Amino acid sequence: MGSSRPSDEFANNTVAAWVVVAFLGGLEMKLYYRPKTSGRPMRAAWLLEELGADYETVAIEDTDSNEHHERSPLGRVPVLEFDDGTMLFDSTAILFALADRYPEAGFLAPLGTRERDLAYQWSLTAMTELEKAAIGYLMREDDDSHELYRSVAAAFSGALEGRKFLVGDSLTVADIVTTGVLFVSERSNFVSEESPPALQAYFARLSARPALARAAERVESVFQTA
Ligand SMILES: N[C@@H](CCC(=O)N[C@@H](CS)C(=O)NCC(=O)O)C(=O)O
Repeated sequence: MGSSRPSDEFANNTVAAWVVVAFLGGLEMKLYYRPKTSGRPMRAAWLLEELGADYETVAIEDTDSNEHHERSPLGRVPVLEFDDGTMLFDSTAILFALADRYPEAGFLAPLGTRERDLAYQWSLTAMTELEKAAIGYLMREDDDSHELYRSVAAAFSGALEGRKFLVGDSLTVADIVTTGVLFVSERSNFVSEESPPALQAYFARLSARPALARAAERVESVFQTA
């Protein structure tokens, strides 16, 4: 039985490793969305487009199916399937996870920095305060919900004074989450009238980004982006 030389073994192993990588690592990410939903799948697609990532979009008509509940226990979209087959649900979680996988693209500052802290702060405040206030304004006619929207919108507007982006000098995950949430208020005449001019200008500028227009098309968003 002839034994192969170490260099041959190395060559064989290398070929085998490439076959495995090509098979496992070569799979594209998949973004699950439901056509004509509001903007949450669009937020994930927006970052994928900004990154120039390869991904497939998969339309889910029935989010209540057992199959979809395997991906998202609440039967929601978006869900991102990474190229190793693992799934992640929740638009903001997807944005953070993607930005971490492409650190050189700068959509999140490094861990432990002040800018990273602020990205958490504004992203979570957009999801837990601004989104709640904007939807509350749309759903209820009472003064309290209107006042709540005004105060949260003023906090975001104040943070944007003299700046183009919420954190640092370029687009980050915090801007994607916030602009995504602002589609709820800025595409509704009676809420957007309550938004401070600086917030309206910020929304107009960011929602005109070409990557967002491509994202909206890929996930068949109900929102017009420009
Ligand atoms: N916090 C979740 C909320 C996800 C969510 O509510 N998505 C909506 C669409 S925007 C949904 O899946 N609704 C059920 C459906 O469309 O069948 C996130 O940000 O991803």
